[in-house]
Amino acid sequence: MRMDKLVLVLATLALAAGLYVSNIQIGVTLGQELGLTAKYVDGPLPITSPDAPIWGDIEAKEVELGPQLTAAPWIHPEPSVRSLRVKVIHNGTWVSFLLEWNDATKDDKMLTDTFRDSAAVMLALQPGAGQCMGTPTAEVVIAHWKADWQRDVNEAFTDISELYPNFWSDWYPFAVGSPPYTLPDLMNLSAAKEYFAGWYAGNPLSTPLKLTPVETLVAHGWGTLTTYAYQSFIGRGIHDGAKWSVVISRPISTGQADPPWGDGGPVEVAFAVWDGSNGEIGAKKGVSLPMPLSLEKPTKPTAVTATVTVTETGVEAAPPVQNQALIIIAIVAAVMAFLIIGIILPGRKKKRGSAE
Ligand SMILES: [Ca+2]
Repeated sequence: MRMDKLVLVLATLALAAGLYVSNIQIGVTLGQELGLTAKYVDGPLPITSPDAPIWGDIEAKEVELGPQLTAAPWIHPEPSVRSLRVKVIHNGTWVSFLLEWNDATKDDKMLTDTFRDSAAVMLALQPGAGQCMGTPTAEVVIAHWKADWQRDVNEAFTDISELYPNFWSDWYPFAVGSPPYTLPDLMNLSAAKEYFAGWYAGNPLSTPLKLTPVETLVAHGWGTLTTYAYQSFIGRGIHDGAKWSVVISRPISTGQADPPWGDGGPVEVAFAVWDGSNGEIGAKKGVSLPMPLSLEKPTKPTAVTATVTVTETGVEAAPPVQNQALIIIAIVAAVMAFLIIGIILPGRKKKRGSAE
């Protein structure tokens, strides 16, 4: 009897350990070499160019993906994308991720039962937050690139009439023009927008005016994911018929939800990919283990703070503060040098000459 109890206890412990490890592993095989280094680049980054030549000089890290098994709903039997090639570069002011994965189905529309392809980068804001959406005391900031948003940015807002060709509305209150009505141009009057509650309320998911395909979100545990007031990520994705190549970028320091890069990191980072054709949406996705990301030491002085602003007229990346200061210092130094060499020294020589 005592032996039976011992077996039961051991079996329970083994099961608990197994569940714990499976949660920690989140379906990814242990043993893959963890850790990423952002290569330092002396110059502008291809912040929205996944096909820029510079990416060819950067070594890719193969990141293994597995099913998300920590919080329901999870996908069965498994996500279709099991591997992601990641490159990271920085120039002291900006950091850019290039994510590439094989996916022959370009899913860039969202309907009630049709899902988009997408990918996300999660960065921990405090140590220990990198485990699946952070914790109540340690937040994460997330960049979520979405193929349907990319389609909106590339072409035009994908309207209901395109998603549902047989749909017809013969009248909208306060809309300009005549049917078929299109967004946002024919509905841009404030009174007309009231009939689009999400858009009118400023819901970023509802706006037909997509300016970037990347949404910036924050979370501090499962079920807390929400869009962030300060949108700091930008990017672009392209599909070549066989794979997605997506670049996701942000300033290293914005003053808002900045990862603790410190003197080069590391910070915890994790990745996720969704294949719409495989029914992947929300928690049904392929995810990586969290891993440390370090910034390679810059070889030149770099900026302290840069800003990215998403406005009605587009995405603006402001010049870095320290670079502006360096330019001013350089101009002042040049003027001083000109005064000393061109005016003061000759004057003193002349004085000395007249004294002799
Ligand atoms: Ca797909």
